Amino acid sequence: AVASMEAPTTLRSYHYSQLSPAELKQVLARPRVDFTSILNTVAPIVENVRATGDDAVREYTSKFDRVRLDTVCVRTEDLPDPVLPAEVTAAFDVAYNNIRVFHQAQQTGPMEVETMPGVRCRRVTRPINSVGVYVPGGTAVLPSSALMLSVPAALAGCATIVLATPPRPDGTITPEVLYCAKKAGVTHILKAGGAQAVAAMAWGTDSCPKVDKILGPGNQYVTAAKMLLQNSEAMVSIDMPAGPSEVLVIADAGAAPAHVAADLLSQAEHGPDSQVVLVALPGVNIAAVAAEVDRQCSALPRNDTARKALSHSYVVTVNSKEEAMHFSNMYAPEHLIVNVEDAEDWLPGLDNAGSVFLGRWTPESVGDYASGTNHVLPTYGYARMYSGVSLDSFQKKMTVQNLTYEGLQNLGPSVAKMAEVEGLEAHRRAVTLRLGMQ
Ligand code: HSO
Ligand code: ZN
Repeated sequence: AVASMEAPTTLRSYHYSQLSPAELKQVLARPRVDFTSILNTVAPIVENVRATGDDAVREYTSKFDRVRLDTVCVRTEDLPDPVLPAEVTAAFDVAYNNIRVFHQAQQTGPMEVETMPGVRCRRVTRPINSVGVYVPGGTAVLPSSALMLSVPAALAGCATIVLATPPRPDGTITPEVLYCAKKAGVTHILKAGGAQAVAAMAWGTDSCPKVDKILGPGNQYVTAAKMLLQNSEAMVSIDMPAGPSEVLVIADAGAAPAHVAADLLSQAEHGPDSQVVLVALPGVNIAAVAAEVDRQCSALPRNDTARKALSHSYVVTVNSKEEAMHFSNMYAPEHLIVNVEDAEDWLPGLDNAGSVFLGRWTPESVGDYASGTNHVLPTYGYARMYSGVSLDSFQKKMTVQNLTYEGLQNLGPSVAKMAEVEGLEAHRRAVTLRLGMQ
């Protein structure tokens, strides 16, 4: 009875060809996130963890998570194996295998070029020694994120992998997260969440190793802490800027309204600030999609969350494939579902998206969990210039050169001349001395 009193969710709609440039810009913009007040909350937390380490983490964990911690960070091997139903471990094992296979295939051999006779240049890959991965708790615990982050970290060869996640009320961590962490080869578990967890990994504490890079999704406090720390003396980098989760669905007349609605809702249920966008090609029955969204949404346990997300989501109707691709490329969604007949033919025209789901049988859920691709992806339009998490995220590349005497004879005169132009005499002499030049 209560549900029937709610106004049915009507998706706002726009016609692409009728939007002025200014309106288009507004439609493409994400809901604004104001970080100033969040940064002001997070800065003292980051400083206190720097000053008093584990004690500060304990204090914040008791304050924010209402948990009294004994040891803050533990070695994974010291934790007992979690007991889980066989169907659960079997499902996570399928995901683990596919994620491993897809990320293992991203391994590239060393690259080598002889740029001139005797001048050998190489690029070799090395793991980032110590990494921290953040697995959110909160309204939904996401053990799938533990796999998405720790599997590539282990494959990359990172020696230390710290997994941070907020503890449950009894001080333990979610068994599914622990299962994934153990399976992937995480070395340490930090039983903390929020800015205090990020700070502990960035500075290092008595129990928590200092990490070189912090990756993984999180709420606004986690994001703010990552942003602050990457610009601090902590000497730590981060994966990417983060915003609320998003999906853009491109549908043609043959797309089942129930499927389109289900895909939109799967992203909407993530959080009240999630954004979902439908780009409708000619012939799409938008009223049928909206009715399905409304009907399916009412039946969801996270109905309220999804409805809040839907309140700032919309439909854009387009006249052609070109218009659809153009809009999608400008929006640069985190997830792009292309639910059209000839989906493969669309790929060459798609430039900006974190992860693309082609065809009728490819819901975003498969990539969120188990197809093998990573679900830690750029949001907020950052898909224009950032990639999602991959094997590369846990490695860096080192260049190498080795010249023979002949190589230096070939190259040296050019280097000496350039050094002379720049007025850097010591540079010039490092070459000319070796070659017996003037
Ligand atoms: N869609 C989320 C990932 C996720 N979905 C985890 C379910 N569990 C952000 O890409
Ligand atoms: Zn998801």
